Amino acid sequence: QITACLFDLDGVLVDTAVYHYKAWRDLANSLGIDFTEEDNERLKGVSRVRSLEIILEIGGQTLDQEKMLALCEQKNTEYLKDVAQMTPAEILPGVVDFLKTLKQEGMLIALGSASKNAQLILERTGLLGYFDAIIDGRHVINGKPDPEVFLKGAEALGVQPENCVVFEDAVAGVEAAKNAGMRCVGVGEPETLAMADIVVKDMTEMSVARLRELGQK
Ligand code: G16
Ligand code: MG
Repeated sequence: QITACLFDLDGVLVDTAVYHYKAWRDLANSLGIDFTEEDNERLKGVSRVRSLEIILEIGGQTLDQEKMLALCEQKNTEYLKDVAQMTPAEILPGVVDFLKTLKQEGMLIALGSASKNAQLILERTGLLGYFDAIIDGRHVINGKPDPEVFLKGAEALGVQPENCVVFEDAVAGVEAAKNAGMRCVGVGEPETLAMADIVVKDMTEMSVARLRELGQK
């Protein structure tokens, strides 16, 4: 039986990937590295430092720790300029209706995101009030596919992993959910998210009936 829903942020509730991409591309270009939208897929759900490591790998470059932290800081400053302009209009389709329904049904709701800016983004988009617990990049040592972020979410809600459903758009995130022993709804393409129990295009396809069905699986 499902009693709690754990949501990833970027790609599930809002599309911050476009802002991450813009900021990383500019930074990569300033280092003389070409960085395409296809390359950007590899950064989804991945931590900030790991994202930079991937970009440097693409460019065949290495930098010392100090320089890397400075570049991460620089990227985040640019990214936050876009986040500051975000509004509730950027919430992805079906999200608000589904969260409202979950509340009415007495479901517990948590956030499980790699982002250190997650709380700020929830505030900007007016989603913060729906969440009973927030676990994000500030609370987690091991990034997805490690299950830490979702296990901490379940713990914060006082719920067992087998009673949780995770909503994820990233392959690493689906793996993290499965590693946590949770059900997982993939958000995106079935071919990419084959490990998920079911895959939806977006939250307009979700309902309490589908959650119950998932609980029987
Ligand atoms: C998000 C994005 C990732 C980003 C990560 C860290 O994860 O998908 O691309 O690198 O957050 O973000 P920040 O630099 O804000 O700490 P998620 O888990 O919400 O999909
Ligand atoms: Mg995501």
